[in-house]
Amino acid sequence: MNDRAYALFEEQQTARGINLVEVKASLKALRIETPSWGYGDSGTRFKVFQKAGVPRNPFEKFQDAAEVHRLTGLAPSVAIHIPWDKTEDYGKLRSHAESLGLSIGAVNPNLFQEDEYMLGSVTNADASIRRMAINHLLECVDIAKETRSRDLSLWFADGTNYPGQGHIRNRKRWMQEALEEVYKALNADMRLLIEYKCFEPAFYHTDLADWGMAYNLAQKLGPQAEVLVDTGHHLPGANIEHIVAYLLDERRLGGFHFNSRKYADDDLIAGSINPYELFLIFYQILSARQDGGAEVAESVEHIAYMIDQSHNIEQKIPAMLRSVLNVQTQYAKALLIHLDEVNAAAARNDVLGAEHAVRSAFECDVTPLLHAVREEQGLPLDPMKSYLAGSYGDSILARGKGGASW
Ligand code: PSV
Ligand code: MN
Ligand code: MN
Repeated sequence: MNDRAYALFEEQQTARGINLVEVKASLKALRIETPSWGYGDSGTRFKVFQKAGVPRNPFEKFQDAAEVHRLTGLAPSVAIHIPWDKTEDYGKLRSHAESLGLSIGAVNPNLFQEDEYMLGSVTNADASIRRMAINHLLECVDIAKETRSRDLSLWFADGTNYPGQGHIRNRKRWMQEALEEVYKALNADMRLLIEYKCFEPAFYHTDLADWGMAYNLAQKLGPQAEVLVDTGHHLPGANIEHIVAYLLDERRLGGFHFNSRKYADDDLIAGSINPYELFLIFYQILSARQDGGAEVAESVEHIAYMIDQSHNIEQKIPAMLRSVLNVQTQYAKALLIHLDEVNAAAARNDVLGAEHAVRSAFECDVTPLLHAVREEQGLPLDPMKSYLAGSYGDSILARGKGGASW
């Protein structure tokens, strides 16, 4: 580590009134879940490129995820997707994860791949298809119990392409009915995370199109239902930080699916297109933790930070490393915001002073801080460099091509 660089950083931050002991403790506590589907072959509707070395089954996906965690110390859990990660014995998958120093994170049901779901799953006009979808959700609750996963993470492709195609209010009620049944099956310490998306694959209306619909549903279901904010799922120009602040204050922010997008749900590497947005999301979270009151501060501790990316042209493991490291970098920067200074400026209506207090943290180079934290944790200072210099990437080539899709 470059001691001089850190000494200078420490001097500058101390002069800004930042407590680096607290900053380091927060950084060491950051946990980012990676998705099993981010390690498999994935792509767009145009082409899925097959890459050599891609995992052939859920067990190998966990091996790759363990490499990401070994190098970064950031990613100790992995979300699974059913049936993509279907296995005979989930206890065995759990033991395998644990033997690698990992745990199984959120369980994601898949209600968009069966032919029956073409016109909707839990909102289908056909009651037998709604039943099939609910049964799959209940199966996933059972799996979550077996894998000791806290969260069932729900994303629905349900929607319509044309006016009149579906009865929108009936579909709203069917959605609620389905989730009420699933909610009842949860253990007391489990949560339903409800994701929304403005469009795609349906293009006229989506049954859960925005955070307000997800929030309303969560409210109706009960305290174990919370909203999941996928950063890719908003219309251009949406102020995601505002949504985050609102949900935090209502104690309904269950988690994130981080990714970047330029146009729509592009699933690009988190922090690669608009790192300032990610920084501002963390600003709202840290602000709520500081002055939102005890209950809000407690709910902040339970936010699930997850990556949701399906890499198309990138190498899978380096793409995941880049993603978690980018999230860590923006979190580190947000921890350097002097919140009292921002609040004092806002209170005296000092617009430029408040904006400066936020932006000045973003403009700090946090490399010396991250190196110091990694050194204290016994991690490589530059995890990406270590990965590229190491042998893991070559060792998995023996798996050949044609691994698991998603
Ligand atoms: C589809 O938009 C999607 O990307 C959602 O974000 C889900 O969370 C993910 O797929 C996995 O089902
Ligand atoms: Mn998502
Ligand atoms: Mn998505």
